[in-house]
Amino acid sequence: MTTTTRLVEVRTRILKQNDTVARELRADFGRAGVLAVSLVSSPGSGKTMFLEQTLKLLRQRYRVAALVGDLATENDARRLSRADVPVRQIITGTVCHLEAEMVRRALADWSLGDFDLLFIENVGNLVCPATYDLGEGLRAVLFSVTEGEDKPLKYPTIFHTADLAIITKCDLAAAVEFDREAALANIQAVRPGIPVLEVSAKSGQGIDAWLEVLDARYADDRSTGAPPSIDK
Ligand SMILES: Nc1nc2c(ncn2[C@@H]2O[C@H](COP(=O)(O)OP(=O)(O)OP(=O)(O)O)[C@@H](O)[C@H]2O)c(=O)[nH]1
Ligand SMILES: [Mg+2]
Repeated sequence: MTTTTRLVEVRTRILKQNDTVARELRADFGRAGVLAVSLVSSPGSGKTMFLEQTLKLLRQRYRVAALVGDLATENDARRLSRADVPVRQIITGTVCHLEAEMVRRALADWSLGDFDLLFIENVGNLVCPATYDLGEGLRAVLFSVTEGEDKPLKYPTIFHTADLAIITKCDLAAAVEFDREAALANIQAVRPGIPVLEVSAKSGQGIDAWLEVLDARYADDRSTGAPPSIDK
């Protein structure tokens, strides 16, 4: 067996194991009536700032909690804790994405029944998180105006696995001469029909529309009573 063949086999096995745990997590979320929402993006696209604002606004109406993954530091958990909701940091060490088992371990001593919405901020990376299902019911890919309009074309897989695209830092759009039409066209080219929100955590632009998406999705899951069914 060549080294390449062996690497492919090991990788396939890891992904299969991840899918099994993710399916179990999805069923757990469904049974507990929890909407799990994951945020993926490249490093520094604004996941934590956006999530902090989201948690502060949602906690008035929902029981919310958050997990956040990084290779190192508890910085993001500290920032999210300012929203005064349960937050837990997952340190991945050398691993460039969250895996379903990491999520399960992080949730082990929390009771899912205590929450309505659980947010999972993935490690900042536009490649690795794409292939790891975390059992989430909604996956949002963030993409900031400072990154270049071609990113959806260069990193299509992460857009394929997302349910929603969020263009962030729109307050900076003019300063960086962001070509909005090109960015929207590129997103639609790789993932036709995906809903797109345009937001700024700094100015508050688009946050209401985001909260409406979450409200609608939460209500939808409640009315069907079924576990969220999106398999990545
Ligand atoms: N102007 C502006 N700056 C923002 C906005 N959102 C985030 N930032 C800034 O962008 C930088 C990165 O934001 P973070 O929220 O840490 O980004 P992140 O995606 O969580 O980063 P990682 O977790 O390291 O991948 C910080 O300096 C933020 O203050 C925004 O809407 N507008
Ligand atoms: Mg962050």
